[in-house]
Amino acid sequence: MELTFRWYGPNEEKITLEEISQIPGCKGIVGTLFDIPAGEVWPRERIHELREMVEAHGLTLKVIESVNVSDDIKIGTDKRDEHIENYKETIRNLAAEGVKVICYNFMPVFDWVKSDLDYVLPDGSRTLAFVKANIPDDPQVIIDRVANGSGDFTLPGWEPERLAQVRALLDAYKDIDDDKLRENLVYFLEAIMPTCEECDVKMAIHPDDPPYSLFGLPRIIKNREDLDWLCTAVDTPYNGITLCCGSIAEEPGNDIYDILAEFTRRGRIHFVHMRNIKYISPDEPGNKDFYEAPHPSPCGSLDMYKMMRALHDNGFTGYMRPDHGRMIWGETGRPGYGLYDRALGIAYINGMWEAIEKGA
Ligand SMILES: [Mn+2]
Repeated sequence: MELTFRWYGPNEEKITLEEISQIPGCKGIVGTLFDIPAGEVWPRERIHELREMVEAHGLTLKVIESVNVSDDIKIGTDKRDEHIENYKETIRNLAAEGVKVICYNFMPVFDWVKSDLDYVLPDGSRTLAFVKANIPDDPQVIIDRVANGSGDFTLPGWEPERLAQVRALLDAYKDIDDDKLRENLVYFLEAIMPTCEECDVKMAIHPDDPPYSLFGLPRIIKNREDLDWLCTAVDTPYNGITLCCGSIAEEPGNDIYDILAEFTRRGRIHFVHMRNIKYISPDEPGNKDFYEAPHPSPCGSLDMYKMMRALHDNGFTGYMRPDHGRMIWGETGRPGYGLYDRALGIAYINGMWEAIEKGA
């Protein structure tokens, strides 16, 4: 298991690589080239430049999050083959710089949705939350809210240029149901798998966040059945999963522990987002509201020890990162991606892994 930390790059971050390198037990950066639009090639020189920067601080660059898949590929327009060729070129360029895992998602329009970016907990810390009653019927309202609530930062998957055309984008998806989206995902994966095998780069899909339909859009990576379908439809270890514990557990009916165990055993989990969430009204039938809790088990609704054990006991050897963190100690910045709380998350995960390994 190798612990990593998501970093958006020098022009997108005030968190520095030096700060990240000082987090004990943090081995690598989960990097990105945030400015390259989905569908275009990531140039080798830009990846090389990023790698040099990261390695100069004693960190590795083995995981990319995300190489976004264009809406043309998800919808299946006549531009998709060109975009797929570009994606293959990006895979080759990343492989040449030592990258091993690519995280991506196949969610239409919105990469993730929360109702609150600034949900205040009793201790004064601020976190992301999903409260159904605060989700507007009109997606434009939530786009404006994210734009206003994210400070000076662009949030991944919420690039203002792309969402400016949200109505056209929503319209383009009107004939895409779950089956059609599945078909387009398989088309994409079958096209790129030979390149992945040749380059030894593993694809790792991020589950839908939240794992149920919003705004009438299709959702295809929500639960155990969907993950099983994905692994069976394109049956190679290069077609794998970013197991985002928080996203999967946002549906209380999902058994996150069994899912972690099964897909680790099947060799398909290449990257883990370790996150705790707290259900806000768990006793109210059908209520799935939650906030993103600090990592330790007592702070949330998930048993972190049980999740780590499910990975460990089934032979997990991939990459892991703490998922989102709260804003604490007066820190400001991109919601979910502060330094301090995520560093606490790494320390906790690391300590637990050591205890599990030594106790085994
Ligand atoms: Mn995640």
